[in-house]
Amino acid sequence: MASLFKDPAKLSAYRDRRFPGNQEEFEHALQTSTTVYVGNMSFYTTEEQVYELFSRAGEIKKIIMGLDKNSKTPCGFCFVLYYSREDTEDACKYISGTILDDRPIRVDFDWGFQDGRQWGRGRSGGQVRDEYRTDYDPDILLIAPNNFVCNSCILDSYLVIGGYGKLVQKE
Ligand code: GTA
Repeated sequence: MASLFKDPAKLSAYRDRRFPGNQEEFEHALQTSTTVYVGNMSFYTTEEQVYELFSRAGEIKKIIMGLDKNSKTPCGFCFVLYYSREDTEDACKYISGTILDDRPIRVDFDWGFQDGRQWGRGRSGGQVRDEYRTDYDPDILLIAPNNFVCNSCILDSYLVIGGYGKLVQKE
């Protein structure tokens, strides 16, 4: 079946500032890659849950969970790598907007996974968008320095994920 996604401008509104090439190469990668980015995930969602949902679009080659670069814990995104382009397009078409762990996930075409892209690029370790978020995110997760995870107690030394955007919290 012919691809329904011909126009690269309509494939994704996201432009990765770290893509190692020009606009034409970026658009070509978006049109041919078999990788999708999944955003707005819960910090509690597991790789197994992602596998279960995304294998409905086709056979999965690999899943890479997005991690906070400081705490090394999931921070709300992942990459799913398929074998076929058709399955990649089906994932964007049919799975984006569905609810996973009570959250509407966003599935976006991606130019292709490279080592290092799994880490949040925000100043505090998580995703950049989380730092600028102005709304309240109920997915509160508290992480102690020794990585003991607790969601029912509050201590000064705990790292708080979720709630209001981190930069907003400082204002
Ligand atoms: N394919 O939509 C995406 C996408 N996002 C959001 C991140 N990645 C994505 N890939 C695809 N589609 O590998 C990938 C990145 C990286 C990994 C983690 O996920 O390529 P990140 O989210 O921590 O950092 O990336 P990134 O993407 O470099 O952040 P960026 O582009 O600055 O900002 C993302 C969003 O944050 C913006 O769209 C905007 O909503 C918000 N934002 C950024 N800066 C501001 C600001 N100054 N004010 C308000 N909002 C802001």
